[in-house]
Formats: sequence, C-alpha cells, structure tokens
Amino acid sequence: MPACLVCHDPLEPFLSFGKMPLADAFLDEPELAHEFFFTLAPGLCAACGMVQLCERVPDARMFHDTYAYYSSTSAGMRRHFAAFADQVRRRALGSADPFVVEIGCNDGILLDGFAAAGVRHLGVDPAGNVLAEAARKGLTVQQGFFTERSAMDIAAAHGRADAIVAANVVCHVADIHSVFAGVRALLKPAGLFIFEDPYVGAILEQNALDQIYDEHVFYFSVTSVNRVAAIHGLEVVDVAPQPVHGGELRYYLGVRGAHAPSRAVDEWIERERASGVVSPAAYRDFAVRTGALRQRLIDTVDRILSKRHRIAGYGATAKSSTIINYCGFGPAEIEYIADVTPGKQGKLTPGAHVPVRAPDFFRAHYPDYALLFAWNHEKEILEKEAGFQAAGGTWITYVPDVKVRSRPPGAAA
Ligand code: DWN
Ligand code: ZN
Repeated sequence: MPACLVCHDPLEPFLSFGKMPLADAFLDEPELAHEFFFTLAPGLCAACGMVQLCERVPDARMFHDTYAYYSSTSAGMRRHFAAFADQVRRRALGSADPFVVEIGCNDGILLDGFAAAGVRHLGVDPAGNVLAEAARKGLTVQQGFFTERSAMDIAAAHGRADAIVAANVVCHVADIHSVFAGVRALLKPAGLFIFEDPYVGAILEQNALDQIYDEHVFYFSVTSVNRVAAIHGLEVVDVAPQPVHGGELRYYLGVRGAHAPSRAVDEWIERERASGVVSPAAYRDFAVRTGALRQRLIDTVDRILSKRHRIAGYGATAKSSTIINYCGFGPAEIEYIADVTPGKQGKLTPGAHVPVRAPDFFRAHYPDYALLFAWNHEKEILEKEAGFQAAGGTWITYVPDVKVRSRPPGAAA
C-alpha cells in the first residue's frame, strides 16, 4: 500500500484512471514505441488530510530541458502575475535591499514584475529550455530543483530572502519536506513564503478531474498545507482565492509566531471541515460524479461523430491528457488540437497521439465542434477565436459539466 508523502500513513486511492502517460510528454513519431506510462490514482490521507497521487513519477522524467509548458502563453496570466508581483512587493519587500527567490520560475512570467521594479531576485527551475527564455529577458536564474541543500547554498551565496514565491510549483514536488525545510533555511525570520496552487475544494466543486495528472502530486487545502508547514516551524498566516487555473488559493506562510495569522486562515479551515474537503466521503462522491461526467462527454462526442461532424480540440493542455486518455479518445474522435506553443506544434499528444497544430491551422480548417481543453482560459480564447463561432462552429466545454454551446441561428446541430 502506498504511503502518504507527508505523514507516512497508508494511502487509499479514491479513483484510478489506469495507466496514463506523462501529461506534458508530447511526442514525435519515433518516440511512440517507448512511451512511458504509470498508474494515475489520487488518494486522500485520512490522517493528515493531504490529497496526493499514490504512484509518483520521478521529477527528472517530468521537468527537464524540453519541458513543454511556457507560462507566458496567456495574456490573462501575464496580467495575473504582474499583479502578484505587485502584491508581494507591497507585503514582503519593505527592507532596504530586498531579495526575492522564486521556486520554479519557468519563463520568468512572475519575476518580470520584480525585475521591472529593480528588485534583487533569483529564479530556480530545473527545465533548461523555459529557463533560457527567462535568462534571455535578463532575469537572474539558476538551473536545478529547489531542495533543502540548494536553498542553503542560495542563502550562503546571496543572503536570506525577504520573500520566497512559487506559482503552480509546490504541488508538483513529491519531496515536499525538502521544499519546506529549504524555505525555512532561506527565509529571513520575518520573511514570507507566498505560493499559489489549484485548490482541492475548487477541483471537487467543479468536477475538474483533468487537474489530476503526473505533475500535480498534491491537491492542497488550507488544512493540509498548514499541517506540512507546522512540521517545519512555519504557519499559514493568510489565504486569498485566485480566479486562475479553475480556482486556486494563494497561501502566505511565515515562521511560526512571526506574523499574526489573519482571520481568513481559521475561516478557511473551518469551511473545509464543514464542507468535507478533508473527509473521504467527498472524494468517493467526486469519483462517482466524474465517472458520470466522463460518460456524458463520450456520449456527446459519439453523437456528434454519428452525424459525420468533425471535432478538434483547442489548447493542448497538460489537463487534456487526462480527459482525452480517460475517455479513450484518439485521432478518430479528435482530428487535431490547436495550440499556440511552438514546441508542441507538429507533435503528437501523450497517450492518445492526436496531432498538435498551430492556431492558424485551426482557422484554416475549422471543425464543426471544438473541445476547449484550455477551459481555464475560456474568455481569452473565445474572444481571440470569435471567427470560429461566426463561421458556425460550436464550442464544447466539460467543466463543471458537458456543455455544448449554442450555435448561431441557421447552423446545423
Ligand atoms: O500546473 C501547471 C499549469 C499551470 O500549467 C503545469 N503542470 C502544466 C500547465 O498545465 P496546462 O497545460 O493544463 O496549463 P494551461 O495554462 O491550461 O495551458 C494552456 C495551453 O493552451 C498552453 O499549451 C497554451 C495554450 N493556449 C493557446 O493555444 N492559446 C493558451 C491560450 C491562452 C491561448 O490563447
Ligand atoms: Zn498523511
């Protein structure tokens, strides 16, 4: 039986997707023969409340020099991160020569805001290709994983940090104790560790089963984060919801006793207790609901194909790997997926092997229906691709439920 990565108690899976590929492992034809699969099955630790994957993929298999995801592909996310940097500056960077460290800085989308304000910064990321983009912009970066060891080295070389920040990163690291121990070693006594990740309560509420994939090792709640923090002499001192990636929480952590926790912390923990976010029943229900959702999506696709209509996807997201493979779709159901990322274009999606094409291809080969796999960027994409609906195309979304958007009058259903 697998063990909880936080407290080592036995872990029971509440759902199994079976064998799944790596969600960001886009392939060329010759790579198909040795594609890597693992058992994707999330579980809740009844002892400490942490939701996590029961089988983990080694970090180096997921985060390397050909990492597929560039954070700066969305204009909405660029605005979100500019505001995030502003907030960190206001709350944590009041000293004479502040220093901020970002764990998993990707292409520098968050560090940009510190650099523009002349703040001393360091970004750490294991993925050389995305990090090269950050370096190209003149940001100060270092390649590697953030661990207790590397944090101590950073403290020795640059001094301690006023703020340590991370976005969509902490939930990716199986050795969470090394990350938190590293934060404790690198943070100034009155510093803040501020990070945001998808909120497990939002995943449950929205039936967002496609948030579950190899890179998302943990599915945090305030309750579970506070428990990990306590092990390392840290505590959650504030929490703020963020309307990105389907609903995230931003956690503010300090050294225990250094900051008075806001009322929001207790309120969130109480809400989680009352709503069952840390209880097994909520996850059993989620498994049943999302099983039914999967069937509705399969039926919707079958119905469309039976009328000889064409379906393509939009956004070759990591999330799409879970939903596509869980539904058993392939190129026979989804002709291609449009995506703006040059490194994904021309490749095949993990597991299902659906070809990825540039958005220009989508505009030249509109399908009848487009499955919006980047549902978290819906507003931005539907505005950008207004021509699709104008030409009679129909969007399909599946979070929180399958929704076939109404077609313009006169178009065939
Ligand atoms: O946690 C993670 C999140 C933050 O990013 C990582 N583990 C991996 C990745 O997950 P994802 O791929 O599900 O993230 P997104 O942000 O939903 O991906 C959007 C995809 O859609 C990208 O490949 C870019 C593409 N896109 C596009 O083609 N046109 C996005 C926008 C906004 C567009 O207009
Ligand atoms: Zn546990």
